Amino acid sequence: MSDSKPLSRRGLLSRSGAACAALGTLALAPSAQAARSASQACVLNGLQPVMLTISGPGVQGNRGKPQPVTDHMLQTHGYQFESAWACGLDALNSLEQHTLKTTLEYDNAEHSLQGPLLENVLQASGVDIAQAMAQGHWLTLQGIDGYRSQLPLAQAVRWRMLLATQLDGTPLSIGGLGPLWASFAPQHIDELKQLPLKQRFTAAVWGLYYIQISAQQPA
Ligand SMILES: Nc1nc2c(c(=O)[nH]1)N[C@H]1C(S)=C(S)[C@@H](COP(=O)(O)O)O[C@H]1N2
Ligand SMILES: [Mo]
Repeated sequence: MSDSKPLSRRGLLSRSGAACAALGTLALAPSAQAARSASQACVLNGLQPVMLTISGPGVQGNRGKPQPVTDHMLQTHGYQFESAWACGLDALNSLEQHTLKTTLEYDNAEHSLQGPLLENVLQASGVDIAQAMAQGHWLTLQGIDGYRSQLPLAQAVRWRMLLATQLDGTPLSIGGLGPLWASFAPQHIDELKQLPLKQRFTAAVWGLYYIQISAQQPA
C-alpha cells in the first residue's frame, strides 16, 4: 500500500546500540572494503549530513526526539519518536554492497542499482530482523517530497529491497532519485512481475530519508 499522505519518521543503523562511533575515516580507507558488514556502527560525527533516520521497536537510538528547528521535514511529515538511529552516507557505504538490474518505468531501459540491502541497514540500526519479521512488523518508507509507502517488513526482505545509492555506477542525487532510493527487481518478484511496468514501482520511494518501523500495520 502506498499513498501520498505524509505520516512518519526516520532513523538508521548501529549494531551495538546507542554507541555510534565516528567511522568516517574507516569507511573512506581502502581497507574498509574488507571490513564491510552490517556490524558497522553508524556515522554521526557532525561532519556528514544525516542521510537516513530510522525509528521504532528494536532500534537502538543514537539521537533523541524530533527538534522543532533541526528536524523540520520530519515534523512537517508528522513524525514523532522518543529516539531514533541516524546515519550518514559513509555508514551505508560501509555495509555490504549489492547490485540489482531491472527495467525502470522512467525510460523502459535496463539499469543497475547499487547499495546496501534494507535488511542490513535495519540490522545496523539494532533491529533483530528475524524477530521483527516473526512479530509482523511494518515499515513506512518516507520520501522527501511527502510520498510514502507502507509494507510488511517480511515483504521488503522477501523482495530483497535495496537502499540504492548508485544508478549505473553514478551516485544518486537530491533533485533526482536520491540520495537514497528504496528499490528492487520486480521481474524476480511473483506478485510484481505480472504487472505493467508503470505499476511495479509504487513501493520504490525515491528521496528516502526516514524509515518508521511499526509493531502493527500503520493506521
Ligand atoms: N518520493 C517519491 N517516490 C515515489 C513516488 C513519488 O511520488 N515520490 N511515486 C511512486 C509511484 S506511485 C510510482 S508508480 C513510481 C513512479 O512515480 P514517479 O514518476 O512519481 O517517480 O515511484 C514511486 N515512488
Ligand atoms: Mo504510481
